[in-house]
Amino acid sequence: MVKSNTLDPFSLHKEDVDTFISNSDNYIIRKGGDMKGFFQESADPDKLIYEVYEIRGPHSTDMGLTIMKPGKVGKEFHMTKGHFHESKSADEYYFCLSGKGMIIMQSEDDEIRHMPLNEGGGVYVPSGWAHRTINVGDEDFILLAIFPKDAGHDYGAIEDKGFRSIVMEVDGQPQVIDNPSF
Ligand code: S6P
Ligand code: ZN
Repeated sequence: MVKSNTLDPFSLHKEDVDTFISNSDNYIIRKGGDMKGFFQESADPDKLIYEVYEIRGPHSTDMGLTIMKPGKVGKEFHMTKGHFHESKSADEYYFCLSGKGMIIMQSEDDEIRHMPLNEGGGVYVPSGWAHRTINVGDEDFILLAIFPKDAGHDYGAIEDKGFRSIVMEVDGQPQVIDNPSF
């Protein structure tokens, strides 16, 4: 929907996801076939990895709701592609509405950070840091992201070289390990 200059107040808990979806302006779906080269192994092209619903805010920010399926490609947990923002000044706030996951951030100098992102928690992503979220649980991982309208997505660098760290199942547990392909 094209916004006038306001949005009605709305609540956003995991129970309200359908309301967000019904008000969304844009929908992105990523299956295994859309993520060639992002996982260490190739994913089943028809396997649903995640969906993103976006609401264009009427003023300075937009919102994205990511719903990521549980699962792995080989031993690597389901994750987003990950991106830098096109705008060098665009930072972002992430909140986890449901599930159990992680976020990995990487600066332009390849400094790496990883943090848990679980239901009720949030993370600040500074400008200039690429970011990828990972579902390490056994249920949907649902995230709300709030970002400036001019943020944009720059997938190129991540597509080319990836993140320094990846999240794999090791001895039955999620572990952050060095990316052998980096
Ligand atoms: C946008 C924000 C999220 C992601 C979404 C999918 O700045 O970070 O809405 O777009 O989680 O991730 P990706 O890496 O495929 O865009
Ligand atoms: Zn982002």
